[in-house]
Amino acid sequence: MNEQYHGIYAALVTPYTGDGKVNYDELQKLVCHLIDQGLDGFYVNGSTAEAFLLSSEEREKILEAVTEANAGRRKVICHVGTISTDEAIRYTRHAEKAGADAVSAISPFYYKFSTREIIRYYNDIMGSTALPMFVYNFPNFSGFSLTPEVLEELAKNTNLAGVKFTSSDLFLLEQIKTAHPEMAVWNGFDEMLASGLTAGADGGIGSTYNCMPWLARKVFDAFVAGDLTQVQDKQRQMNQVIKVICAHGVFASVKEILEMEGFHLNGVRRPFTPMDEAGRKELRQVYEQYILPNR
Ligand code: MN9
Repeated sequence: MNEQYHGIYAALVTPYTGDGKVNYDELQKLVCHLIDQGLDGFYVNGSTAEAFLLSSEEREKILEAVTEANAGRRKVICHVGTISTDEAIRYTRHAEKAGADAVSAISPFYYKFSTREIIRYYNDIMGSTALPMFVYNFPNFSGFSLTPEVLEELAKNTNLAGVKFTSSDLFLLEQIKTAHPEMAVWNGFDEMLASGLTAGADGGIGSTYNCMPWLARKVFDAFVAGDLTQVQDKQRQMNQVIKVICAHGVFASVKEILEMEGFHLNGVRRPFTPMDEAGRKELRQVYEQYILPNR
């Protein structure tokens, strides 16, 4: 397991005010809460933060709010990915100034960029900073699937720290970790945390850890302790919640559960749909059945 980068990181959600602005105070409250509940770090401005629905000013202020609240207590990885290299570099330089420990980037999307262009994008980002960088591999959303060859190419740059691996190709995850034991590989699908750890992941970065840090903590700690029965049992309970979360929109659902915990997030940005009554009811049920008993 990677010494510096391991454990359970929350891909932070973005709280809003009643009139749809980012609620930085509530975000700072969430950061402090998750530290108190035992999380190991944060992934800022990722998919879960609705990053591509945020302005660049909001993305920067969100990172500043997180590093301020965190005050060096946990690791902070800032997602700087976007479709434009110049913009990604601006976010990277800002992340360095704002005190992030590392950056991470999704591959450029929408246009069918060639592998060469994608490699160049990552090298340009890594060339603009002294911070370690994690490639964000999320083929379902980005349309680009990381290959061992591309990773070899990127690994020539010593700023490459590893991969955030949001894919169910756990054979590839295992191959990456075997080829590069020095890198940190993050499991990205929370419903596969136990499987990802078994395949060699150093930890998990996920959206559902915002609202059930306890269950993720138990899966990870049981894995480290070698208690397979407990790993499976806690993952099964987590997945009963994730099934409902996925059925009603991941980000709106995670936020709805956080409302049950006393946070005020004011839903998701359009075009994401707000939570409806049926979803609220089902989420309440799994919250009471699986999350509360594991607090
Ligand atoms: O960062 C997250 N992916 C997205 C990883 O937000 C798109 C995961 O945590 C998933 O939300 C989760 C549910 O499928 O595994």
